[in-house]
Amino acid sequence: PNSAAVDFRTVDLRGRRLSLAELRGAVPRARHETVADAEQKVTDIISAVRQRGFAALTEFARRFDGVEQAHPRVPAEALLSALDGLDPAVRSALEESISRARRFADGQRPGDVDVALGDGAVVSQKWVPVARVGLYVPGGLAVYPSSVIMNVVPALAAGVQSIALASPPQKDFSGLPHPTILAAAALLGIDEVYAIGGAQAIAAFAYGVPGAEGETALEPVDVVTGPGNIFVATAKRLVKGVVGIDSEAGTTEIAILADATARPAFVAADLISQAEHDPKAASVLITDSEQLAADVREELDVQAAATKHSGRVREALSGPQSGVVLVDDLEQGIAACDAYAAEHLEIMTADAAAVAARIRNAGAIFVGDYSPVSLGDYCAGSNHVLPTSGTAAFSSGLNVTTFLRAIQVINYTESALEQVSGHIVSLAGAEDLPAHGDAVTARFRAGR
Ligand code: HSO
Ligand code: ZN
Repeated sequence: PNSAAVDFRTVDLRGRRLSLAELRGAVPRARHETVADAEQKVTDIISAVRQRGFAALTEFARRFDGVEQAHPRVPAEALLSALDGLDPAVRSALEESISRARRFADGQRPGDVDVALGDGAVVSQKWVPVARVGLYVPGGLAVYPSSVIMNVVPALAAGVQSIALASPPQKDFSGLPHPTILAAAALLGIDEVYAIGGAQAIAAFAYGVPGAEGETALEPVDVVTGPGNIFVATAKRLVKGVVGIDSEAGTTEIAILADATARPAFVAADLISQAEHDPKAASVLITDSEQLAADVREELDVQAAATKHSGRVREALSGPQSGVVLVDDLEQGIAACDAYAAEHLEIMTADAAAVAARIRNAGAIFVGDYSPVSLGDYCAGSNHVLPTSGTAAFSSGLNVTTFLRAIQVINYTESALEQVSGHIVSLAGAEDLPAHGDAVTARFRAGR
């Protein structure tokens, strides 16, 4: 039947010389109406949580998740029994994923610096973890125990002392988050877990929720991280400034830069793998080979028909946010990749590592035929919470520094200050701020 075909659109950039702005407009991407729409809804949710606290959360659990909830805090016994009930194969996979993520996160920790800028003039920089973080793990069309690892491991590696986790309540699990999520939290030693979904979880973390009589409060956090749908991403944007956030990790995207040497079956499988997340997921192929584009289309039809979630896969692949971008050559292909700034970018070209080295904008880059996005989603050691919607042009995926602040420490001796005191007085005068200069000269006046 006709509905079975994937309608993977073509954007032909060949022979066109486009400015960066034109290129950005030309690559497939979701329209922005949805964002404005989400903003109004999320604003309302945030004010409800601020005004009515746990009562609002209970209401949202009923309305959005269809569950009756006395209190969103997950009891300790539920975490332990989830760990007990965990499938051994899944447990060992989670353990391997944790171990690789830990080793990579530990390697990321930046070093402190100490610089002597003169005799007795020392400036240092120390990295200090924030005190408390709130980590969001989405529910929705799939459950993501892997996202528990991706959030928690860098926070632990950074040295964060207080970690709270939220994930949507599930109707099928008596209003608790999915047991695999609870088990992953327990494996990582996290015991403060809440069954709260979407934008309301972000609001609760940012502003805290006061406890009624005999009830423990949910204390506000310093940083909120985690992936999510458009509502979660919007909520994070709206609370930014009240708390720190990681990048805007919204609906997932994959772009693949491929030439005639790429394997169509691999390319199609990877495009489908991320389309599986959401009907709004974006799968984009950028290639200079018309033959490859045709072969990938054929593969998409075959593979999309055979895959379990073919409905949403086809919808994602057929949406305006997905398609093939035809380019003249690798140069234009790289320019298109940088303009798109994909959350995930796979390079499947001859000499893939050299091509990858030239990419400037991407959340994460997957090099060659044997580094698919699925590897990064679960077990590479890298993080899968990455900037979407082009925000990779200015932001980074979740990493240890997301939870650290660089504090500069200034320590000058008397003679070191005296050496630059004249300069301070001059600049203070130039800015018409003489008291700034006086604060220095006061120290050197006779009889001080
Ligand atoms: N690809 C998603 C992460 C994920 N995949 C979780 C499977 N589970 C966003 O990077
Ligand atoms: Zn994925």
